[in-house]
Amino acid sequence: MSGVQKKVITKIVVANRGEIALRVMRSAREMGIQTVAVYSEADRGSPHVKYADEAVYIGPAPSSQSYLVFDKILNAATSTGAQAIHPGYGFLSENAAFARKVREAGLILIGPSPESMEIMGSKLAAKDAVKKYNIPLVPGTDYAITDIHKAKQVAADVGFPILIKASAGGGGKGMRIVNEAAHFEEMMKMAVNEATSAFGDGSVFIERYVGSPRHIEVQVMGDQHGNIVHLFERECSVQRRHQKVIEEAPSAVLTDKLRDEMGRCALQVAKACNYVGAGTVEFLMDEKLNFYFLEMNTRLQVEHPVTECITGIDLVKEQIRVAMGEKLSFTQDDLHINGHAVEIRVYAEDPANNFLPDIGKLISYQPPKGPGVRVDDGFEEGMSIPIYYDPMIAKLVTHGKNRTEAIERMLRAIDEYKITGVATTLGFCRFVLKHQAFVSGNFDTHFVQTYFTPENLQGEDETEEAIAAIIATRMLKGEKKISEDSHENHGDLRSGWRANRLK
Ligand code: MV4
Repeated sequence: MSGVQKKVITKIVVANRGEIALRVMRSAREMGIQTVAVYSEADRGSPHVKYADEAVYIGPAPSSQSYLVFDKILNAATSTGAQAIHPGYGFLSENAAFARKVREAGLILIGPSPESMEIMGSKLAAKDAVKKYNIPLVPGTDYAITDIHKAKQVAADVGFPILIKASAGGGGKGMRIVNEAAHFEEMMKMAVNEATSAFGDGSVFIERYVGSPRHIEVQVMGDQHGNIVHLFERECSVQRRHQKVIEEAPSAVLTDKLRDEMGRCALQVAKACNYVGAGTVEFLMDEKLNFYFLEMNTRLQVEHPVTECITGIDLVKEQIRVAMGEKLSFTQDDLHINGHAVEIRVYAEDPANNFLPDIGKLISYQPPKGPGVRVDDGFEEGMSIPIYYDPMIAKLVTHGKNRTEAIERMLRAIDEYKITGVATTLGFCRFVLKHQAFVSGNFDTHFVQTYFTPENLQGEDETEEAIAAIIATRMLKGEKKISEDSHENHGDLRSGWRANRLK
């Protein structure tokens, strides 16, 4: 393949917000490429807007009226003379219709083709595409089931418990575990209804239910010249309600042999849809270390930094190079795993209160620093966390010579992280990182459900500690005695987030 057209990119629109918009702009800047931010009403004055060389206002706060509107993003590119659009993750990043519009407008989408997105956006189309390769799949159907009687027969052949899954699904929507034949019909109806209302596509299929799976995914990267490499795996089993909590690379359970096999499978999956750019091939792994291909994510993922840490590759720079028609700057043989990296997602959520989003103002905000620490955030002290978007404050990533050092660094970094004004998942992550099951590496996707209760967080409330310290100081200084109105003082010191939330 020698006829690849080289295209010049001197300016990129970053069609996203928060930490990922900043992360993309930083790599663009290092490459001497100009950046254009887009921002909604809620994001005036956000760090990604200040960082960019130019910024274009795209409408009201709800993403359906701003970050998700094709024409507003396309106009941001044409009106500023940008040649390319980087979608980040979420929003329009896996939208094949948008990718097609970008192409039709003569612009470059920094990502795979609309055709690749379409195939991998449908789990059944994905299974179909990988058929010609020898990729392990969970036993089940590779076609949409419509006839209940036939489906019951298939379920009996596969063996209970089975899982009904939506072809268009994501985040567990349209998924139902069925333990016995008697429940099948009802569960299937529920799955079809849920899939129809969530995705406008009620196609469902059957798989054997893997009871205690690990979620392991492989990062791949392809160019337009036919080169494709994998950048090893990420272990993402610690999650709650399909939301990843902690990710690490490499996985503590893979042998070199398994890693190699999974890597080769991942490359075949990518080849099956002519993949170009950065993508992730998701696998389930059972207790016996059998692995099965589940789906492919056709975007740069939230947890990409752990892969960057252990490989030394800047994935965003490679995405941009590939979009310009350049070759990947490295080969498979150049890649080696250097040490170990862990990422935690710091959310403005209250782990003591069923992880309810705790939006509010970041009264104080001091991220950790020092050796082996990377913070990808999109907030500054004094900023409010908008209610309209995902309440992730930051990704905290540590890198060490081995897993133990990466975890020790993470615990140190969590202690240094000072956030007041909103509840965060920092203390919850500390609990996970100190847990014997996590430390041993012997855990699966049921970790949080199995081990976590809010009582585990007691004595970890930094706000409480801070209040105690302030009171103690006042008493030592011989200030006015703290009396009946001390409750109100507490209220002030706590910035009222608890009270506000209960309103
Ligand atoms: C499964 C499974 C068990 N058996 N498939 C959940 C979302 C989607 N990406 C795939 N998911 C699962 N598919 C079979 N045949 C268990 C899950 C699953 C899961 C997978 C990865 C990470 C977290 C999870 C949490 C619950 C269920």
